[in-house]
Amino acid sequence: MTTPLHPIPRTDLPRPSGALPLTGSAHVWWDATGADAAARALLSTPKPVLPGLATDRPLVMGIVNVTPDSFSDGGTLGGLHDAVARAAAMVAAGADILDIGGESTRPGAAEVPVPDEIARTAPVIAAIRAEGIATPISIDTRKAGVAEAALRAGADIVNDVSALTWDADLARVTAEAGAPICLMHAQGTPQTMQLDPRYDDVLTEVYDWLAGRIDHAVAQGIAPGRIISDPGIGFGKTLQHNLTLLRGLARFHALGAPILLGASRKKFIGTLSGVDEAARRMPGSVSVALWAAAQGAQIIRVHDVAETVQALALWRALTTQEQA
Ligand code: 7PM
Repeated sequence: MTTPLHPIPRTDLPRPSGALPLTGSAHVWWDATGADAAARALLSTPKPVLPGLATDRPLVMGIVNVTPDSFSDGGTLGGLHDAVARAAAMVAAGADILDIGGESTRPGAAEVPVPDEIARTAPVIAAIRAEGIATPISIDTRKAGVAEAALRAGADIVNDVSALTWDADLARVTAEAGAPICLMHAQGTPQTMQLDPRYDDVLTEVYDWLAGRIDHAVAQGIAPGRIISDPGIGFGKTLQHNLTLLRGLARFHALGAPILLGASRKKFIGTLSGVDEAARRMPGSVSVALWAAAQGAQIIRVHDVAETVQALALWRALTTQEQA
């Protein structure tokens, strides 16, 4: 494949005359001097995720785990109540999207049968809607049956960490619902991915793989404007692979899709900061969220919504060019 366009994302002010917004951002710009019309259109046009969601600032996606190993299981009555309470708290804290997941994709994790995963997730989504919460919901699943039940219960977006490589039927379910889908890169399966991840050129390989998965999704009837891309931090990546992907994150804008980044509380944050306990990795996670924002990522997937929203409020003020 050809070398993709790699805009240099900038937030410094004042902006030069050749500055264009990076994919519609009010905060991140790139110098389009010398770029042709096609490159300008690809890299400057807003990339909407859903009608009603902003395109000029990063969106915060709050993680609502409903796995038994998280502190609540959506499949029990207490767990259902707890999950809805956590979702409501995230919305109050400023979450733009809620990501509901009933299958742990932890390295080495066991597979969850479809009926169990549906029993954990669909009732939580229905209960969130019954509470009158209208915030867009994504369903974090690799499985068509789980996605179908979630979309019927009120979910809006499919978040597939396998990028349509796990369940051949998920593309049909997504296309028929007209739902946006996030295609995430992973090397290997959750069982094996962290054993010995290798790349010759991680940025190019992840980029080309995602380009291929976008082509596949479109061939399966999913509209190009409904696809979100994600480099899959921690999914078959070493510390150095994760850092290379984060440094070069803006390159993924050339895929023409909004970028979702999930780094919250992941292992590499603990490795670099010397913090073993995942629940204590909030400050490092917020730091990476600000980095992703400055690369023009459209969606940032986090556990700590209030902290991330507060940090982004300051980042947004500092990167806004005041009108004369
Ligand atoms: C255990 C280990 C449990 C890892 C959960 C995880 C992403 C995702 C996850 C991501 C998108 C986590 C992961 N990560 N979906 N789902 N992107 N799109 O740390 O990076 O949350 S699960």
